[in-house]
Amino acid sequence: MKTNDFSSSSSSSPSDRRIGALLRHLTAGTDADRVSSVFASPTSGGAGGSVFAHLVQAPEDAILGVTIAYNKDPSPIKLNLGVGAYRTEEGKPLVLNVVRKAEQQLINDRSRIKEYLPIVGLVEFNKLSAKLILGADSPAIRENRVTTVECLSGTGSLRVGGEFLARHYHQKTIYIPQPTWGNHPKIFTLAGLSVKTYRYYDPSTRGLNFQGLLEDLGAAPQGSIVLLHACAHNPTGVDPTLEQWEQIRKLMRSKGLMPFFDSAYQGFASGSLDTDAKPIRMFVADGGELLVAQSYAKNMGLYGERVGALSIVCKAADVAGRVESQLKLVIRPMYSNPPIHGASIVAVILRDKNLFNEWTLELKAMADRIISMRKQLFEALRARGTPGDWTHIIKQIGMFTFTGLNPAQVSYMTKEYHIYMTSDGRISMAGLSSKTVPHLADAIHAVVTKAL
Ligand code: PLA
Repeated sequence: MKTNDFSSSSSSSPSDRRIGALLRHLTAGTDADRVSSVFASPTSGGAGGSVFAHLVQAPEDAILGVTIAYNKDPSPIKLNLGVGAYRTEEGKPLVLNVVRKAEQQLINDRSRIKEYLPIVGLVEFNKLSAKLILGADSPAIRENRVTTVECLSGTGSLRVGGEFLARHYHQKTIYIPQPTWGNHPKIFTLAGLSVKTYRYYDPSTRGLNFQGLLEDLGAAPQGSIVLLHACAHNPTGVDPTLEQWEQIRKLMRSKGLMPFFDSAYQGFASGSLDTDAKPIRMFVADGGELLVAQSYAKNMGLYGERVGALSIVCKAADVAGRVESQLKLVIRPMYSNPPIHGASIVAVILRDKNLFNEWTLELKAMADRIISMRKQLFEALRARGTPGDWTHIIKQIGMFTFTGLNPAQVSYMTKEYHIYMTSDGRISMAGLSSKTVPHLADAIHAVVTKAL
């Protein structure tokens, strides 16, 4: 009988690679013999003990774990700048007015039912989502070369896209920027791809390492997949200029590299939905193929509704049709079909001109408030004479500032000032308000003058 070597990835199938990755994941830091004995005798708990007794306590998630620690802190001055979740000036979560109106419409419509959606989700939502990201006049949409499936927010869209590529694309390596959102490497590894990085951020300039990026993508094997943040790069807040995007596009197309855009912040970076989608539209305009994962968590404030979409732009309509048929085979055994409520809210807003316009105003107000927080924090540090160059706070874009604070400084700020953020020094500007800026500025000033 053939025994599978799950550790070799070059010749194995996607499912072998996935199981191999899972196995490595499960056995990391544990005794492999103990794990195999559990597999050999799955119900033996020994002397009434649990069959799970061997489990080690897993660490909390690097981002979501920050909220758990924050919730446990009884201090009245505590401040959560960890997860990227928008807060009002009063520090409260925000449900957009248009979302409330759309939900009211849905409730009032007695003809609405709760049947399963198709595997691909709400079809009208899918069409409207493609238009939103690619542009209403996109030639790819006109020529029916785009297939869009509703997925579980941005994360689910990345996961489905990753698994589709692992099954059907000839190259199994995806290049992700260094650094990137912490969930990217896990999502793609478990989807069955192997993950490599390309240089992106230069800590010395707190800007883009454009030369390093071009060198690394230039050296990537022909056809490799490349994960690109469409805008508001997380965690750095550093985006390429449109001229740089054009160079990236040329290089990638010349080497047949497959773009996989992660669009988690459309409208949140500049305040304009069209401006933030420009890099993607540049790649679509050249007629080439690409994937894009969209999230409505941030731009519509639908975090917990888990609503997003995966679009695959193909070269021909018949190919797009076959791609969709295969996406269904990825989705069906994963979660069968997606939820109905969030996608219905989005569809109501995107289809109605008035609601759509109202949404763009609310979105712009959120983006503007974040930009104003950048200015206020920068001014507050200047007023305190805090040593160092803090101009990156106003230069960076989107939800986050990559402060440059080190893990020891972060932990000092948490301990002494009850300010919570990820250990890489990322702060969510959307979690700040005019009232809390002085507290944060005091903490930063104290920590950088302490030489930790
Ligand atoms: N892609 C990027 C680049 C992200 O930053 C996030 C969310 C997602 C995808 C996924 O979002 P979704 O599944 O909710 O649509 N990043 C957050 C939250 C805002 C998180 O880590 O889950 C963050 O704080 O980084």
